Amino acid sequence: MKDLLISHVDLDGISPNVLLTLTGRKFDYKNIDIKDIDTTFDELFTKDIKKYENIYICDLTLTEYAYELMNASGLTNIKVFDHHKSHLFANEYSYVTVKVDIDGIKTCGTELFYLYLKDIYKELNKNCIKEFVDLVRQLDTYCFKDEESAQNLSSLHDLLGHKEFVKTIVKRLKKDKEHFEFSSFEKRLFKIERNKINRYMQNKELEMKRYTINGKKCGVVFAESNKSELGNYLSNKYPELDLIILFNTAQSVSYRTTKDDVDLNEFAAVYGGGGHVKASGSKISNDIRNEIIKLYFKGAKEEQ
Ligand SMILES: [Mn+2]
Repeated sequence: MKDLLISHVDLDGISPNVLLTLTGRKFDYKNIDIKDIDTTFDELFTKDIKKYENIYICDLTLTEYAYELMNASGLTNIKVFDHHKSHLFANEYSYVTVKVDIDGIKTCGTELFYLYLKDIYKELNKNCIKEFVDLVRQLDTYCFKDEESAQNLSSLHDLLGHKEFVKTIVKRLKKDKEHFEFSSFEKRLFKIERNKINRYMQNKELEMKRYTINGKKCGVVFAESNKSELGNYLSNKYPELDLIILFNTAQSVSYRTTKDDVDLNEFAAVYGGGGHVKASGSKISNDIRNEIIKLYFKGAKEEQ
């Protein structure tokens, strides 16, 4: 029997695919956005959820609806691993592990999944795998020990895309190398990519608008990539702002701050979202997208 992995779409969501591949288990996977949780669960629980030996869910703040389905299914082979504060409520279920930090250090979905898997699959107890997991953790929590390597891992993911990234990392981690390393060719690519990102951040900085929203001073930019890096860059550079809002009309709204006295989990909750204290997000509904189209193209009528 196969396993099933349901996980998020970012690097912390993709890296569990790497870990499960390394165990040698056969598995199906779904890397999904927060907004697709209910439809994904609906489909799975009306169809083939029973064909799996283990079901792992990582880095996703699940909805109450998802918990209703899981609890009603009577399945005992589900395990949930997540690190979002807004998901702590789910720890009341025995199959759920939601931790925001471990011994005072912020953790991530990949690390929690790793800590579980490595006790079952001893082959995962290798230093290079630990180093890889820690780079993912640094990047996802923005608590850096080695920022350059962590950013390089993110660049590699951007350059390769999900599938190739998983393949490449699995191959590298299978080798008996003590450390997780990048090739010299990759390092050259990273330099080029870094220059590109710096130009992108400078352009976004010029486009930033200032608003007071909900009593907070906000810098607002339309941004489609490198959201954490851009948000932190702007938040550090403009300390008079409480937070940075990154608006990606096609996807969602992200909130970032480097300030200790601002709670973005709370701020995002006002707009139906959530996440962490310093990084959170909320959805953009299709209705809002329709409004934007109608605002721009005055008199536009939607065809059914
Ligand atoms: Mn995460």
